[in-house]
Amino acid sequence: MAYETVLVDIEEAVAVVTINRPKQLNALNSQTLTELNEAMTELGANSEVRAIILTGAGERAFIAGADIKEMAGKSPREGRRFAELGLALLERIESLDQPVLAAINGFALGGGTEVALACDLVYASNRARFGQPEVNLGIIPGFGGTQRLPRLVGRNIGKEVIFTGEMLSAERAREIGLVNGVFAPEELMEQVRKVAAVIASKGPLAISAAKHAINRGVDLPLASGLEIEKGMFAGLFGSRDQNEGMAAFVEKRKAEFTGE
Ligand code: DAK
Repeated sequence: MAYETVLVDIEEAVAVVTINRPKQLNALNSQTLTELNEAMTELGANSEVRAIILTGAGERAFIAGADIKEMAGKSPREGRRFAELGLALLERIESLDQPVLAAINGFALGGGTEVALACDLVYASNRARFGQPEVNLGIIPGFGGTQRLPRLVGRNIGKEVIFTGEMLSAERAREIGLVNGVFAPEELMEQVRKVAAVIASKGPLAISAAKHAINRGVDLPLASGLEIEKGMFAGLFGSRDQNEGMAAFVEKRKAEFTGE
């Protein structure tokens, strides 16, 4: 499907989704949230796509937050609808079978950091800037930032980021565990594509099971998380990919996974 604010490009099992409002620093308005959700849903149903990279158009921003100009005039009812769009997108990213890799090419502020928090892996250019500046606008993070950020980086660091509203460098974001790796701007996409290609070469059922086991289990008591893992582990046995992966090991050849 063609979108106005989102570009989708599929190459060798890896899809690149680009938020395309560079003049507005890729701020998320209702249309972009809707189109992103639709694009992710479509890619989720495409069994040929094994990893998704999410990035921003232009050199300045990944996402400079929710669109403040659009949000400013909203009624409570419209605000609720907007919140639902944002929350639905993040839930979609987290529930996709394929991993979503964020390539943070510039500002990732407010909703931008929150989108990154919902992605499975986060890579940044050394020019990227993260932050939750909502307190500057008299609001708090509303796309899950008060919940996902402290769970990922710890309560006190999370509070510092949210209470001060200050921007974090890519390096600081890496130190606190928000970012997996930092690269020169011109290398970012190539490096993220490399990681995506490695993931795309593995068994899709196994990657999906690992993603869901981690996402569903990580906030549960260990015993409950282990139960989830056990169920996911057992569920892979008897799949064509499990047979193929183990046969390939025994036969000393490279496995050809099909996702069945
Ligand atoms: N929204 C709308 N437009 C934005 C924008 C944003 N978040 N960020 C930048 N822009 C626009 C600017 O208005 C400007 O447009 P024009 O004036 O040229 O038309 C253009 O992008 C270039 O920006 P600047 O001229 O400001 O560029 P600078 O280099 O001077 O500054 C900056 C770059 C990123 C430091 C600055 O633009 C900035 O501070 N932007 C705002 C960052 C921010 O506060 N982000 C957080 C937004 S709040 C909710 C759930 C979640 C949320 C809300 C509700 N519900 C549950 C209802 C989330 C909220 C947020 O994300």
